[in-house]
Amino acid sequence: MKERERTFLMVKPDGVQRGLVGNIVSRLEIKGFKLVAMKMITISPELAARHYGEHKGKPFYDGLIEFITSAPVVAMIWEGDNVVEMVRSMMGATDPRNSAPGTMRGDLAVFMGKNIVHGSDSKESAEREMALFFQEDEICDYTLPSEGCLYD
Ligand code: IDP
Ligand code: MG
Repeated sequence: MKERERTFLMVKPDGVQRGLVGNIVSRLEIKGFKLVAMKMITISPELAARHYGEHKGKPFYDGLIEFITSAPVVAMIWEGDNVVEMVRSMMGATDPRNSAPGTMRGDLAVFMGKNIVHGSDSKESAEREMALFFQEDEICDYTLPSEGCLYD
């Protein structure tokens, strides 16, 4: 089976509480990406600090950590060619005021601090974030029957 790229995607507490998990999963499924890992967890302050380490010291950092640890999230790994870049484009800009209609944030969010999803911003971030949230044996290996219709 061909090795395809993987990315980490998380529905944040606001997305879970608003009942948007299914909508977000559905967008990625119908696009043609393959879901290979998924779990609901409440993020610990330690994990939050590691996940958002790049933002430490910024004015919004403390609020971000408080928010992301406040209630369960749904963490996922998605697979497909160019999935990192394409999921970022499907998420839309960080600030929903600038997220294009048709994107997750453009369609479903109105405020930067409650922008419903996190997605890895590079292949390096994807590797780091997948390892933070998942053990290797939690990532499933299976064939998507539609793959022949999706790729050459
Ligand atoms: P991203 O989620 O689009 O990758 P980042 O710049 O990595 O955006 O910021 C992480 C998260 O921190 C954002 O999704 C958003 O929820 C929050 N955030 C970023 N910048 C601000 C800000 O200026 N004010 C409040 N929250 C912010
Ligand atoms: Mg980011």
